[in-house]
Amino acid sequence: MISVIIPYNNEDNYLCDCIASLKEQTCTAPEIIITGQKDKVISALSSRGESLPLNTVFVELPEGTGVAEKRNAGLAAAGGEYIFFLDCDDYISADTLEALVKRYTAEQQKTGEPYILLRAAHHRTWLKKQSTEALRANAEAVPECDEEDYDDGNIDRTDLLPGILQEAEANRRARHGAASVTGILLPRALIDACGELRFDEKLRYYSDLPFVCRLVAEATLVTCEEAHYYKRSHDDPIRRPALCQEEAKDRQLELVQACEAALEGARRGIFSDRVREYLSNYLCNYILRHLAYTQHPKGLGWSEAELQGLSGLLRQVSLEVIDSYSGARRTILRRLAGGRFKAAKRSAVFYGKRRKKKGIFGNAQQWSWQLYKHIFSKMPVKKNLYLFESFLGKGYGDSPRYIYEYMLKSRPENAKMVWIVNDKNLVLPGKTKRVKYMSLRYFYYVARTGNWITNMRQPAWYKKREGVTLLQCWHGTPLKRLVFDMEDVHSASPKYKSIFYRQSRMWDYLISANEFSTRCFKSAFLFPEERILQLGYPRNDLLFAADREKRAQSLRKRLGIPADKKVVLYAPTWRDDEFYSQGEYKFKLPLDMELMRRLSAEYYFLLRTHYFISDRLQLSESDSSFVADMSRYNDIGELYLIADVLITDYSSVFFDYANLNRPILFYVYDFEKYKNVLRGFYFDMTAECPGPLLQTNGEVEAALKNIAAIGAEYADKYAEFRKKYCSLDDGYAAERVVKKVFGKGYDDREKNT
Ligand code: C2G
Repeated sequence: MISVIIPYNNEDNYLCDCIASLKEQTCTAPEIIITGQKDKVISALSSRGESLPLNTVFVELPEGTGVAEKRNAGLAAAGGEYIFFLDCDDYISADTLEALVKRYTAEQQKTGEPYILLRAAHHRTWLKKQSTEALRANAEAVPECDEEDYDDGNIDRTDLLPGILQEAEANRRARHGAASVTGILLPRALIDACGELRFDEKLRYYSDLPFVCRLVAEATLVTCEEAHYYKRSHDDPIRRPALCQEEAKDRQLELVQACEAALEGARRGIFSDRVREYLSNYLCNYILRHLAYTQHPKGLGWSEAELQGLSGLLRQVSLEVIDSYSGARRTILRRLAGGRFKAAKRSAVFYGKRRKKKGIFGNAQQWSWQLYKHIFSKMPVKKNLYLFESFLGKGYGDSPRYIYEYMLKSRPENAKMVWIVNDKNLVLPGKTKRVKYMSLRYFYYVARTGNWITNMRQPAWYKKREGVTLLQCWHGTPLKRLVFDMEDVHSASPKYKSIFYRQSRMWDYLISANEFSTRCFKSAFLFPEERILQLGYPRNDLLFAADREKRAQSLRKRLGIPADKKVVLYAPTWRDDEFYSQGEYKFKLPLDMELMRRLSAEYYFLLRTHYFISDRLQLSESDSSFVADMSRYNDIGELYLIADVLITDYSSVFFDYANLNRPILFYVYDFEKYKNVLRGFYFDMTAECPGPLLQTNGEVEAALKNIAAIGAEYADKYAEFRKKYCSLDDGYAAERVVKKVFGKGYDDREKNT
């Protein structure tokens, strides 16, 4: 029988998947030992609709007990012939335990050794448990990795541009070794033969290391590719750091202590050379990673005691491993081993600079960034400069546009305005400089501006300077869960939560359109309420403008929409898991062209993809009589003005459009997946949405044919919806925001008109 030992540690979010994966095992039911607090485990499971497997044994331990102590308690209680450690935030595939047991005997016969250590293939994943097939397709396979390789909670990424970042990432991955005890089928008799081996309870972070090394000194470690262990990466190092993400001053000293204990223990084993070689690789990689590859501030700041410890260890392990490195890396390691610490750090800095330089010459953006960092950021901040940006320069629109237009009328004499827009042909009102997103001038203005009005996060490398006001307008009332309210991040950038947290600390103000958004922003962004401006959306001022009819007529004319046709605007959002790379998302039109053609006597269709979508819609010449691609159009607000019906899915567009009181259809063909896997929602769409949720093209067609009836059917719900989400929008939001943020000088609304 196998005893599975799970040390429980408040990972309630992840625990369900761990337990569910054990219940699914295809082998005879294993004994499950959970060490920690029983009541907490039970309530965590029951609140998520999960229950314990029948054969579970609890070992009650107080909160705060270390993982070593928890595992030891599990060992004392375990009755199985094999031990398998599973962390409460990880999970295994359904056939893992069966595959390990089957393979065990075969390996024993092959090697002729009395014991084998059989390790499941390890995968790092950001995803919650799905079907076994989906897991295999999605999870990133990193067969030989250890906790430390993913220690990025400690790495300061603010200085890293994408190119350098990828390099650092690649370096961290190119490791090998198995310092973790999780996912290995351990014969109990071997543990007992090693003098009833236990975890060293004095160690907080590295108690696995001596334990595993002692066993590796006695038995061969083999990877079983048919068994799969999924290590969940914690995407919330701010509120729920994994052990490897915890900040700790004494980490290095503990590592030295653990390595020494590992070497000492391994000396008693028959394969002690293997352990020495393994530890050599582990240490060299660890040192280079912290000191050279990432120019880790902590690496360069290692204390004398830490350096002494690491140096002593390097001398004990295999020097051939050091010599297998070439150039500067060998020099760093040799100098450290020889006790020449200052010289070692010098060569680490030299090595780091050389690598960064390679990046600079390869990429214009990195040049600009160097100038930003070393020159522009040293020039004084221009207090009277106002920088406007909407959707990464992809348009002149959204709230920054309406704030700008209000300020144009009322700004103080000396105020200078700059807009970030990529389209050279765009004509802006006012004498305003235009700058392309991520151009050299962008870096210049970002560094020098005293006021930044934007609707998305600022770039990761941006460092806010003293005296700068950053007004975050944001871009929608949230239906789909955001940042810290998302259980899993499935997008192209899984470090999203920690990066988001750092960036949002720089916002002086955040605009919210309604009380509901304020509540969401507080929990989703962990943002302080006193800096949230619940004043309505400046972008919706347009929908109340006195000349809105005139504007709508002229836009219809410009687009050549026949006067007798009603306009349908189809504006879906993006899908987190369908991407080419960061910010480059895929899109396949889910609305049938034939449907649009069939309805073309009555309707003209405007298709509008989300600004993240890089795929272009393929429309032919003949389609232009009933459909137009408006994805690159500056401001969706103007499209709302001419749209008689809106079709969307989970995009925030309907909160704004509802101000117009016109029909809305929700084409949610992937509702279950979006709700349960990708994002989850802040409210029940079925109960609150001011229009029908439609799953198929047929249902959309029927609804469009019947649009008047739908309007009547949803009238009450619509009114309720508007009361809750639209009541602050009245055409004066920009004015309220400007007065609140920039104060005096903007009091006279029509000053210059
Ligand atoms: N948008 C657009 N065209 C689309 C979709 C969105 O112009 N087809 C614009 C709208 O102004 C919309 C904004 O982008 O309000 C945000 O888009 P969402 O689809 O809501 O998605 P996202 O960018 O992920 O914003 O709290 C904000 C949202 O919940 C998240």
